[in-house]
Amino acid sequence: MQLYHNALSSCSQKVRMVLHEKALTVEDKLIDLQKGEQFDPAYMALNPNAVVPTLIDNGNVMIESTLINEYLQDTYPDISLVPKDTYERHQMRLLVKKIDDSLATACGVITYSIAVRPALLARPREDVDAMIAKMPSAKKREMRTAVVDLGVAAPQFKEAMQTHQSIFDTAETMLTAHKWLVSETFSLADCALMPYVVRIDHLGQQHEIESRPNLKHWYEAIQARPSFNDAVTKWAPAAAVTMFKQAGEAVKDEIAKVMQS
Ligand SMILES: N[C@@H](CCC(=O)N[C@@H](CS)C(=O)NCC(=O)O)C(=O)O
Repeated sequence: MQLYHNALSSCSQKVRMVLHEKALTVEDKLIDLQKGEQFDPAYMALNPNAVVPTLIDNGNVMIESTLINEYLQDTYPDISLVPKDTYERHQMRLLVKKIDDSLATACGVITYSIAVRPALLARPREDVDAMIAKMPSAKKREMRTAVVDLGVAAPQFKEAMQTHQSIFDTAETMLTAHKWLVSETFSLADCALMPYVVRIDHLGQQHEIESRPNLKHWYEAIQARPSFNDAVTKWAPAAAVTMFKQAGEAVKDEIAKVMQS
């Protein structure tokens, strides 16, 4: 198997966690998103959306992190990451769908507004605009331009933070009943939420985790799994995490103002 992925990308973390939970190994094909390697025509022939991750297994090309994880579960079921109970499976898929429908985009908004924007502002604006123009989705181009222009003051930022808060509240409630999100069994839903909690942590917004005791406990438990290292820690250079946290600290007051407005 070959996995096209990026060290810090949330969708890549989610697939790497499933691969390592299932003790599967892949050949790593790293895509530098800041250099725009996702727009390379050879890569876009594999993934026309110009995003990571992309998995190739037995010559078959697969995109969309959730569908890749479902494929890995179906194809390599020995170490299972789905509950046996079919209602719990429904609950798992419902949460994963909610995350895909809203949290994934929201995470991009807060990451770019807080941490990536300073680096983009240091580059010639025409280079940044040229990279944005290559994004296939008009909605994403609009969002990216707004966060480069306005940072956390972009109208999309507040909504993106509220999306995180809403799904974290859902997780907090789900975790009152069992150790993992949908049951006592670790599942694809836990792998799907993990990167977004990590990102909130890395962006210095830990109060969103610490104010929810069940989520905090869950986050500690997921970090203790060996797959967390393979999915997140070993790919996240300490310098990058420090830079993310410092960027979060730098706009802390501005975020508080925006969220109260
Ligand atoms: N729905 C896709 C979303 C993938 C996605 O947005 N990936 C981000 C990184 S987490 C990306 O490659 N962004 C590139 C860009 O924004 O130019 C999936 O789940 O695979």
